[in-house]
Amino acid sequence: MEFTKTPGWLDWHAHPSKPRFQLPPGSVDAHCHVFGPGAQFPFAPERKYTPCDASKEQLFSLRDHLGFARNVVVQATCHGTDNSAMLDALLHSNGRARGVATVRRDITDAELQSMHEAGVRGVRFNFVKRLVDFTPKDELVEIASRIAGFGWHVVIYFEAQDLPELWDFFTALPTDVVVDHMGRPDVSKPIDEPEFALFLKFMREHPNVWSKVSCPERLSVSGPRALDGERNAYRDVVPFARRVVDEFPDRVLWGTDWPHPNLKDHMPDDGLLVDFIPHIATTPDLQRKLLVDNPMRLYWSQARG
Ligand code: 0GY
Repeated sequence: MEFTKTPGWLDWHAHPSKPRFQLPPGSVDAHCHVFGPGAQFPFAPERKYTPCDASKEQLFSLRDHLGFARNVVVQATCHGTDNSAMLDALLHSNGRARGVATVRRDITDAELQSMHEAGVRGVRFNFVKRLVDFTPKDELVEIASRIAGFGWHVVIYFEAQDLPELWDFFTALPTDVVVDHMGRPDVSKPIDEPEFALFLKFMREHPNVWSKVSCPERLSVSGPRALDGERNAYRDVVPFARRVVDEFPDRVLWGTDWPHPNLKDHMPDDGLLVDFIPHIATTPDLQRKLLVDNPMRLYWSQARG
């Protein structure tokens, strides 16, 4: 099937630089996607955007170029609840990829079991209105209780202003809960303003809540320009991400977000994104937790099944 990209859509960076930061051995890119290819894995009819193709082979080649050992492939909304492209990536990864799926209540236990065997360890609940249609909360509660039995977790994606309304729902979830991109703080505001303070409180009061300290390219207002010629782009996001890493070093994850859906102003150089990491995880100990220990515990531990 032929698909036409959403107007203004930028393709992923074809020639990312080599990072200067050397990732610790065994590092995990814990947030990335595959798109299609559309001819093999058609995009969902209900999608809100049509991306360019971004195949598993291209993802694995980026993994090797940047120096990662493993990936966590998160189901993207352009594929709806058809997890085939993501599962195909897991099945061709030689055990080096785990997945996060999107499911509806009509999923059978046999299908969940087969996803588990392929390497799925979580489901994603998306509350970003430009990306998805509304799913009733009772359906999400039902899904959460069923996937809890597999030892999976729930990944939540929302925008900072929606946390108060979603608080009760999130805090009642029976599994580990992983927040995408720090709950999307407005980094043009001071770090101690109420929205980000509420996010920190959410993590502080709920030891089952984790955060991805990812997507500086999405959150940044100052952008990729490195002011002093060094590879230190997205400076305005650093204090926010560093605060989360410093306070919750055992509950943070990092990912490239390749192939960077819905970016229309600039497409990040993934090598530069990796060089963002030592600015937010400032010691070898914090870097090892963020990139190796934490994602391995959440996605590859036998104890979790
Ligand atoms: C991300 C962010 C976005 C998109 C999706 O599944 C998706 O379509 O997650 C976004 O547009 O903010 O994490 O990939």
